[in-house]
Amino acid sequence: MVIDNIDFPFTYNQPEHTTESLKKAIVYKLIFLIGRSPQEASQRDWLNATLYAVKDLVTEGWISTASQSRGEETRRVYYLSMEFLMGRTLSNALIAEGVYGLAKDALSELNVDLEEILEKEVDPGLGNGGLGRLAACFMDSIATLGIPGMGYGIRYEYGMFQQHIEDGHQVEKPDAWLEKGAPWEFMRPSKRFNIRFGGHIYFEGKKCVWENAEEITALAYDQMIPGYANNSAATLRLWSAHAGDRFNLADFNKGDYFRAIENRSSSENVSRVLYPDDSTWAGRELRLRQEYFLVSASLQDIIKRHKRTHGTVANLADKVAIHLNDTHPALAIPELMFILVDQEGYAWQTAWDMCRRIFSYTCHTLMSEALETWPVEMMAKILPRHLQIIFEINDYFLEYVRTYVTTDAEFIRRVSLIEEGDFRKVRMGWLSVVGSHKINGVAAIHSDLMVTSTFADFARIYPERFTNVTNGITPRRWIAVANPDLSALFDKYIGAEWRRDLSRLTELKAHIQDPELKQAIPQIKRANKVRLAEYVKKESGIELDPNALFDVQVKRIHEYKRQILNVLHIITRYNEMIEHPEKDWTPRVFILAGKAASAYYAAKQTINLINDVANVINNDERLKGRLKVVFIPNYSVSLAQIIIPAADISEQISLAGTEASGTSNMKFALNGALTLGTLDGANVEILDNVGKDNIFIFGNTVEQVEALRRNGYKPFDIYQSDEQLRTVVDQITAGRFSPKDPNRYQDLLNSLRYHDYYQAFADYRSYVEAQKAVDEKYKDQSAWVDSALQNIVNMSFFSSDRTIAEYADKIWKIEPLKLDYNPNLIG
Ligand code: GPU
Repeated sequence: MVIDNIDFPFTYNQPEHTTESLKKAIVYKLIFLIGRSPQEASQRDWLNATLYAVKDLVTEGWISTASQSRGEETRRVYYLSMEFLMGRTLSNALIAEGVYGLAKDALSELNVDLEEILEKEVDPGLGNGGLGRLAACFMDSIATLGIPGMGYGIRYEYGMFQQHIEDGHQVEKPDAWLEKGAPWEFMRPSKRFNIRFGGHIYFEGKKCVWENAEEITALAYDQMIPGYANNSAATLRLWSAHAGDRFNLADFNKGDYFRAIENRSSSENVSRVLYPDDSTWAGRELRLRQEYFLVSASLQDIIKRHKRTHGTVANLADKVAIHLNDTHPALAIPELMFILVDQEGYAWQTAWDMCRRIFSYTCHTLMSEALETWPVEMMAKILPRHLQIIFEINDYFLEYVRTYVTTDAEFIRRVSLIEEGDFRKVRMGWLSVVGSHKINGVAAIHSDLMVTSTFADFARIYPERFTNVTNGITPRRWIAVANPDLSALFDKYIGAEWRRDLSRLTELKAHIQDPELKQAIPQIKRANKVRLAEYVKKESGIELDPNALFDVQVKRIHEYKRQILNVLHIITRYNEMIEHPEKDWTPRVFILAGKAASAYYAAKQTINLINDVANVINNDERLKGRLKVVFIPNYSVSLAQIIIPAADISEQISLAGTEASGTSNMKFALNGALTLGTLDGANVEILDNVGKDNIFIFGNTVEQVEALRRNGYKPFDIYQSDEQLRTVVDQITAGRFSPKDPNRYQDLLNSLRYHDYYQAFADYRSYVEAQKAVDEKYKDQSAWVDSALQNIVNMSFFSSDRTIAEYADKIWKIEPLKLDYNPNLIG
């Protein structure tokens, strides 16, 4: 042990923690760190005291892992991402450290309820959705598997906005998450780097000089990501922008001290706020600055660390892998060239070979509107040297293509890193491919489509670079934290190992006919539904019947995800129930949640429509409570932890070919929900794993979608020929759900009737039929439970531990550290 010769007031480094030692540690933190007596402490004070005490437990293992990986001079991976959606830390850390039960007891002796204070913790929203949450699951797996490496991101002062629903509309409120304090982080005042923007460049012989740039400081804040029961932790380093003392040197030099200080805050805008846009790209200058800020700070840090250990950068490519989470950090490629060529004096070719060995890149979408292309003019203004490096990379690349692939001018135009036209643009996706040795998609179907669509030309140039690594989720947060009852059931049948080896779930197959197990599954589901119903009742006053089928769609609101298709079916069902009240309707609760990008009109309209429809349906007494619709505001990681375990049906209804993977689909299935989905993203692999009898698949395939597009898709014809659909659309048009504002949805409906880009009408009939099959199956509870169990036991593949092991093996070429797994640490 690294710190065992130091005498702590409470010996953390003892083999066994006790209720007593933890209690002492918490009270000690409360008094000496927070400055409160137990008598006057608030719930938040107790939360923070507990957080600090647990932080100490994690820190010890963290420090020893760090020294182990340094000592071994191991190869390391750096995961660069503009988003990390980590979720709350305390419950996860308690479970990782095996002290959940102890903490509960210790606090209860202090008259504090652990579960109550857990709910008080802020949930930092430093990400938009799937991409950011994936990065968080990956950090958890990196820590648990003991992969030497760390994450780099931005410490946004304002995370994802808080969503309020006012009169059915989304209203955005700032998320000032730091104002309640951030007890989990370590500020690193000594880890600071200058970041330069703007200025101009000139050449002295071959050497490029970049001068008169505006400078700001990137300051590091570290977070520990505890590994599960391995007395180890990974690091997530987030950068915060500070004006520093070199800022506005020009003003200082002019003697204008006061003005220079006055203007500090605008330069700190770089890390002010997360762009709340998911999958659409806006091209804003501040965003370009953010991306460069992340990249420059992280690369300087990586190089500095490497030099400290190795004394040279000559072996950088042997020891360092840098992973680009989508193209957002792609400037890392020209930045590394800048460092190696301009600062370290390497020849271009040597530097470029190193670059390509170091970088790998994950593509998370096929949608053209998400592809980043920065105006050349903007980049020239902010990053003059980097733009020039990109031009040079492009010259070498196009020369290679002409020599080894083709001289076809059209092909060359398409693959050029610079898009020509009235406004020239830098294509960040192309840059990422050219600068990386591996490029992966995030689900099998997505990776296949990637090489036949977006990157088809590049797959011809570099076929060996493209690969697939299907996404995964961490079973720690998504079962152990979110679904304690299901965890206890797993423990009873297969022991606790599934938490770090999800393939153990297959052992549950031997028990699948066990009547006790079959009884426990719906009991656990029901308890989770009660928990959710209580939350909904408390937050919005709506009563949900836990005996109803809970049908859930939670994710960002986006046209391609087709929440609108869900709404069309809900209204269809409503109409049928009103028409045939005597039928044996399976009671249903439709639950939706998700944020719309603040400038995304159609998505905001969709939220409004869901709330309008909910309002009419929930107040229609003819339904006798057999149909309810709720939109739960402010979807977040912590809300997902309550909603997902309560679902019977998981709606994964994107148009085939549009959702790269999806990851909530995996969380739902692992928690025993049946998927109702299209053949899109990871749904395809879920189908392969659970079998066709345990999933509801509907809708057109990618091939059919493409054929429709090619042959001229006419949604209006479907609208005219399908009576139920026509009725629903006409009802919305006539203001049935918005009587005070009957024209509210004209734009939405016109766009559906005449364009329907995401082909909701084309899949409508098949979706409605699939929903009927859902009703039928739910009537046979025994068959339903069998299917739920088949989902659970067949989810092994979707652990992010498997995903990270694949990255480490195939892409990063990194061996895990040898850590002592401690089987006693199970809490
Ligand atoms: N995704 Br690109 C995001 O959440 N944000 C983005 O900016 C981009 C992709 C999502 C995909 O939509 C989703 O299908 C995928 O599961 C997730 O990334 C993680 O790979």
